[in-house]
Amino acid sequence: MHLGSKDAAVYVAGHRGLVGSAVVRKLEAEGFTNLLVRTRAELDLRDQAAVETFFDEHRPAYVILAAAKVGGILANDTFPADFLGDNLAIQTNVLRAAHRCGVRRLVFLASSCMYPKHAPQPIREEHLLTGPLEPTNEGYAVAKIAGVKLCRAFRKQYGDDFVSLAPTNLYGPNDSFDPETSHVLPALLRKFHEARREDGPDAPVTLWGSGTPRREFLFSEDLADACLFVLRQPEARLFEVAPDGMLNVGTGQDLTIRALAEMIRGIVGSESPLVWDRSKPDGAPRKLLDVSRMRALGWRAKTPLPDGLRRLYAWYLARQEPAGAGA
Ligand code: GFB
Repeated sequence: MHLGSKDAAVYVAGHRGLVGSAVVRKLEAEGFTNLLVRTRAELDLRDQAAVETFFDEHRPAYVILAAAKVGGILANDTFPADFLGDNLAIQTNVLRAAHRCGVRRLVFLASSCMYPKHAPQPIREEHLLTGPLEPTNEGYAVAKIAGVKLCRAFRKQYGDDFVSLAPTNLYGPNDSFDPETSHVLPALLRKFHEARREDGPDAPVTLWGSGTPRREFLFSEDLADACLFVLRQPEARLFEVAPDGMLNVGTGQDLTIRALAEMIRGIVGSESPLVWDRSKPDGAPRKLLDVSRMRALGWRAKTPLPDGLRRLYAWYLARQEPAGAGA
């Protein structure tokens, strides 16, 4: 059943992360007063008994499952057991507990990486499981596919109102900026910023792969808006548009990694030449999502990439030590 009253108990799993923090900001801005959040130290979602106890005690009416083990292409390729194992445990525990305590609607955050490496572009929800996955993130992808399938199984077997959103590549505040394990957009923002600050405006910046893959980028606040939009949809309308309970969320536009790097370089005010380290993987050649279903419901992304990049860079700068402060 769709979200109505502002005092409904809404549990945001993963509230400190890129998606979860945007969802909490959005819910608070819209006047929701009964938000449930727990840090990983307070509630390890991989611990089934702890999750069951939490749900039994607090009985949330709505759940946004944005907690996951996440990372960029290198992290996924290096730690597949963590990406597959942790995410299977987290989502299975939360979905089972949500069913047990009669959650009215659960929104599960899947990912565009679960689609086949060479899926037709733009990728429709029906393309799931129609071809081999991109090897670098197969662990994460299989976990997310299992989560989507488990949501669908709970609906089929018990009629649970569990919906899956498949967002494209995301960016925004509270993302990881770790140069090795983060996603491409925050990694490039940090690389151009640090090269300019530490080595001068024309110091070269090394990027991974060939720069030819294409990616679509959605600002995290737009995804948070989509989550709330979906929470508010009448059940009949939601499952009329998405019979399989799955909805892609994206902007409908993509660009090459090279074009992204040049856009970020301009926003940072850098003149760094680009150096491409082809020993690093390119990953999927393209992951543009078909967003017809969300559009049919009346939702569109609002934040153009240059605007989102400028907002993210301002957020990043506000959290940097002044140059030389560590001296
Ligand atoms: O965002 P990203 O790490 O992951 O990489 P995916 C996107 C593209 O950016 C790849 C290139 O072609 C990288 O080679 N790239 C260039 C870089 N320079 C860099 C850099 O400094 N750092 C990074 N990280 N990439 C992820 C999945 O795939 O998509 C996750 O691994 C998740 O599981 C996420 O699904 C949405 O976009 O290739």
